[in-house]
This record gives sequence, structure tokens and C-alpha cells, in this order.
Amino acid sequence: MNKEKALWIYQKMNEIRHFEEEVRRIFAKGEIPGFVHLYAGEEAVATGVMALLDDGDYITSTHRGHGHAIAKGCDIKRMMAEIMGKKDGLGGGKGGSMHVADVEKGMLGANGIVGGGFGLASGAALTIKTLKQEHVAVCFFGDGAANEGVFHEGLNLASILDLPVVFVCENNQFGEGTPHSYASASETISERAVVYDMPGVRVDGMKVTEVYDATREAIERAKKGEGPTLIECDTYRHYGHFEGDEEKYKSDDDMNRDRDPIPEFREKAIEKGWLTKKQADEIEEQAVKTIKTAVEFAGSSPLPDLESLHEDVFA
Ligand SMILES: Cc1ncc(C[n+]2csc(CCOP(=O)(O)OP(=O)(O)O)c2C)c(N)n1
Repeated sequence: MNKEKALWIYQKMNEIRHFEEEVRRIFAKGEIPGFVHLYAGEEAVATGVMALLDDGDYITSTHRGHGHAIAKGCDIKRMMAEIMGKKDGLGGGKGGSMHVADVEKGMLGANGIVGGGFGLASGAALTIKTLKQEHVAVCFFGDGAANEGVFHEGLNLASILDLPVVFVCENNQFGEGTPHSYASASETISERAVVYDMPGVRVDGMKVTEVYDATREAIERAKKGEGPTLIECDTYRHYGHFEGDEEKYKSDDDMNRDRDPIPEFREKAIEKGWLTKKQADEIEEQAVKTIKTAVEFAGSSPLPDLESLHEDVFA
């Protein structure tokens, strides 16, 4: 970790948070078609990992993918337009929140299929290995996805082929309304790594520095040809599973509202001398402006033309 990385991380964390707060507001006004699953609360994971990647590295995302897309460098204005179903969206407004993608940035896509990223990430890593590139693929997935069969297939394949892939579990304790403690036979997800002969690490996913350090080691290993790593990040989503979810399945103790990775990192970064208070304040103010501009851009973008209905549609 250094000043440059810390500045970037704090900027992206704030952009993600304000982006999600605006999506929440716009969704409540009825201006977003379909579902949205907000990433607020989990910012330390996306930023801690993505601080170590560049455009040549691939990621696969989830239904809760806005944070991954922002941290991977997707155009924020075009993301907002996509989520609002507008013509200038990254996918022409036809994919929406769960299909935000930008292959040029190595963002292979948010994904409405829980567990849909395991095969894609392993495939991307196989491409990297075959072409002898100095890159990695990162697969983000939730604790719920870890109970899908494809988790086991993906990890097994990546291990036997020594693929340069990092599996990052965002364990936010719930798969929709089902607690991890009820749905998982193993206490942790990381301990499952042992049967696939790869390192399994569990970190506090509310602390960017922990996510960052674990990811750095995993990437080094992957680039040396030593194969995949499983990282489990203990995290928490601030809002419901999707917007409109009243979270009646959570007790007061489960709400964990005071766990927030952003002030946590601000304090640490200032204490370590990576950021000054002034820089942190400026980053916070700039993030508000960046997202305001994105909302204006998306709001003034037209709906896709009716004649384009069958373009870019594969099913
Ligand atoms: C294959 C598949 N099964 C079920 C669903 C319905 N579904 C959408 S999100 C979700 C919960 C996923 O939980 P988790 O992987 O922990 O991610 P989180 O929502 O907590 O980020 C489920 C079951 C789906 N979209 N795809």
C-alpha cells in the first residue's frame, strides 16, 4: 500500500457509495426498470482487489456488480445510463444492472446467474495461460454461490490446470434471506480450498488493507504459475438483498449497521500518512460531483430506438 494506491482506493470507494445511494434514490422514483442489488457496504472488497489489477486482467462479477464495474474502470456515466435502460448505456440500455460489462476494461460482466462467473473466470484464466500473458482473472462470488455445484467444478478445474485465477468470495452472511450459518455445511468458505489443493484465506472484508494484502499474494502466486487461491472476505451489505427487500429475516443483531469500510479506511489512511484530511475531504466532494454528472448524463440520454429492438439480442 502506498499514497497513490490509497488515493485511488479512497476515490473509488466513495464513487461506489455515492453511485449506489443515487441508484437507490432513482429506483425509489420508479425510473429504473427491473431489479437492483446494491453493493454499498462491500466497497473494501472491490477496491482492495482492483487496486492490483489493470485493463489486461479479467474479472467476472455477480448480480451485485456495480462496485466491481466502477473499480474495474467502467465509464460511470454509461453505467448509470445502462442501469436506467438508456441508449448511451454500456450495453445500449438493453442489459441493465445485472449485465453491466465492458470487455475493453476486462470487466466480463455482472451476471444474473448465481455462480455464473466460475466457468467464465476459469476460461479467461485458461486464455491467459495459453497465450502466456502476465495477467490474472478474478472471480467475485457470494456465499450463496459457494453452495452451487459450479463452485466445485470451477475450483477443481482451475486447480488441476494451475490456472492464474483468484476466487474472491464476498461473504455478506446472507444468500437472499438465508443465513450462511444455515446454508453452509462448512463454517467458512475458505476452508473448502483444502480439498482443491489451493490456499484458502479468510480476511476482514471491511478492511481494504487485509483484502489488498491477501490479493497481492494470490496474484503473485498465480503469475508464478502456481495456480489459484480462494479468498473469503467477511463483509456486509448495507441494504436489502435487492431494493424493496425489507430484510424481515434479519434480527437487530444481524443488521451490523455500524460496520462501514469507508470511514475505517479514511481513518487508517490518514493515520498512516497515505492521505491528508484535506485530500480525503476533496475526494469525498469530487465523488458527489462525479455521480451527479453521471445522473444528469443518464437522465438526458434517450431510450433505445424502437428499430434497434432486435440488435445485440442473442436469445
Ligand atoms: C442459478 C441461480 N439460482 C438462484 C438465483 C436467485 N438468486 C438471485 S441472488 C440469490 C442469492 C445469492 O446470494 P449470494 O451468492 O450470497 O450473493 P449476495 O446476494 O449475498 O451478494 C439467489 C438465490 C439465481 N439468480 N441464479
